[in-house]
Order: sequence, then structure tokens, then C-alpha cells
Amino acid sequence: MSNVNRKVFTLDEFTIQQLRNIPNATGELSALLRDIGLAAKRVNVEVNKAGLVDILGDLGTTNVQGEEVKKLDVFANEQFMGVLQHGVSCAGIASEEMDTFIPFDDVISRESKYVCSFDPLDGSSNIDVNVSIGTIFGVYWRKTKSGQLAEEQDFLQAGTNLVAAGYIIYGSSTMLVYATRRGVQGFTLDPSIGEFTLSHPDMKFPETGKIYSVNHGNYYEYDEKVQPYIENCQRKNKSNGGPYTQRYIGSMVADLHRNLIKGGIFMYPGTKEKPEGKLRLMYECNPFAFIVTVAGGIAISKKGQRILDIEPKSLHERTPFFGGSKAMIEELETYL
Ligand code: P6P
Repeated sequence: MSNVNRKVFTLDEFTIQQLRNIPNATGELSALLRDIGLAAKRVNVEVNKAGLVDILGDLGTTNVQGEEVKKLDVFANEQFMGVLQHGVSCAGIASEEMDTFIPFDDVISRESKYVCSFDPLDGSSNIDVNVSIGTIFGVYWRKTKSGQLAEEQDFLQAGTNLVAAGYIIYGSSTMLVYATRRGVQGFTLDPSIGEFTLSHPDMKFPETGKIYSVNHGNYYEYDEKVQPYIENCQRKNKSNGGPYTQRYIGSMVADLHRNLIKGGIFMYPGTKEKPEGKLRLMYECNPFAFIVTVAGGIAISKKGQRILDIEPKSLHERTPFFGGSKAMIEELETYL
């Protein structure tokens, strides 16, 4: 049969094609990624009409249409947990929205070989002002034997053990970007068919860039070694690889997505009051460190400490995060 000329792959077609190309793959990871894509489409619908509902309302309040208002991050958490619990690939989920992990206690889920960590709606405070927000996820092989309930050790794994990681950005368009060791693939939601379609194949972090992203409002709180690097960024000009531009949206997914495409460095340093910084290791930093690294960039928490090598001690621990273009992180490390 002639090879049908297929210009555009949907997420489903792409993951199934990957499955066909990987010997002895069971299809569980492909199925899991499709499940995440489905939940992302449902969250996207709610995020896109956020301005029309009273999302500031507490649980149980009703909106102008008389619908029960769910805070969007609670809604998003339910959507991702729901599809994974009723899928065939996930034994449990840990979420920034939940105090502890949830093992899925049914026969199929107990047999499943993956567990997922999620930040179901990162940057949700930005919804009220119509700024891009996102979902961040990581996928691990479980460490416990299949057939039993997932345990905390299945989730408390270093980022180097990630099988896949990705994010959805609910922005001017809605994109799903995921990384496996085979590369980083970007899909854009095509509303005309309601499918994520491959728009950014094999994404690579530009070797260097001219964008630095940091919250200048905390400048005087940052570590003394970080401040001179930020000043170095401000002093860049035509004669020394600049000028640099400062871009900071305050939504990790949006800031890192832009820098992945254009090149740049994203920083959330520790401060004197909070040396561990604000960002969560399991739900924000590890997934992004995996994506950045697979794409050819670098992600560290301090000099010589790659994020992916951190051995987690608790599900909700935080870490400073410096991630982005290889040459920019290497220059930063000379200051740390
Ligand atoms: P700040 C959003 O609340 C978030 O967790 C990340 O998405 C974002 O990068 C960071 O916090 C922004 O924090 O302190 O600069 O407002």
C-alpha cells in the first residue's frame, strides 16, 4: 500500500508510531501520554472560560450560571487523576494539590508499571489576570513489585529515574510538550479537530541565548553569589554577547517554554529567608530539569549539583532552580 502522505501527526498517531518503532514496547507509556492529553483538553476548556466563572470562589460556591464552582487547580487535579486511575498504565499519583500520594487500588492499576507526579495547574494565581498557566508532569517506573499498592518509595525517586516528563501550556495556543530519552516533542492543540498535533518535533534548547528570567523583586534577598550574575546579565552589550533581555512572566511553564524555544536562562534562586527557594522538586523542578536536559540544556540547584541527581527526602520538598541554555548555565556556575 502506498505510504499515505501524512503531513500532520496527532498525539495519538505519534505515540502509536513510536510504539511501532520500539521493539517489545507494551504501549503502556503511549497510552499514559494519550490519557494525559485527554485530561489536558478537558482542563483547557475550563481554563479558557476562567474569566466567566468565579474561580476565586471557595469550594461549594456557585457561579453566575449557578454551576458549582471548583477552584481550577482542584478541577485540574481531578481530571488528571481521573484519566490515570481509569487508564491501564498508572499505579498511583502524587500531586502538589494533595498532602500525600494516592495509590490506585484496583486490579489493573496495581499491575501497572508507572507512577506519575503532577503539578496540575501551576501558576494558577495568574488565571485572574489572563496570563498563561500550565500543567507539569513526570512519569517514573514504580520500584515496588507490580500487583501490590504503590508506595511512597515509588514517588521519592531522583529525576534521573524519570521515564518521561512534560507540560501543557494554556497560552495563546494550548501546547503539550513531552520528553522521553528519545527527545522532546511539542504538540499544538488544533481546536478544529480537538487533537494535539505535532508542531515542534525534536525540540532542542538553543546552546546559548539572550534572555534571563528571574524575579528582580527578590534581588536583594538572593544569595550573594547570584546577585553578581544577575548584574552580569544587565551589563551584557554588543561587545560581550549581549544585550540581554529580562523576561519574567511569573509562570514557570510559560517562562521555560519561551526560553526552550528562544534560548535563555530561568532562575528561581533561594533567598536568605528561604534558602530552598519556592519551587517544588518533585512537581516542577524534576520534570523541567528532565525536559531541559533531554533538549541539550542544563538544570542545577547550585554549583555542581544537577537537579536530576537530587535524592528526594520528602514529596513536597523545594529546591532552588537554574535551568536553560548550556552556555548560560556554565557562565552562571562560574559565579556560584
Ligand atoms: P514569584 C507560580 O506560582 C510559581 O509556582 C511558578 O510557576 C513561577 O515560576 C513562580 O511561582 C513565580 O514565583 O515568587 O516570582 O511570583
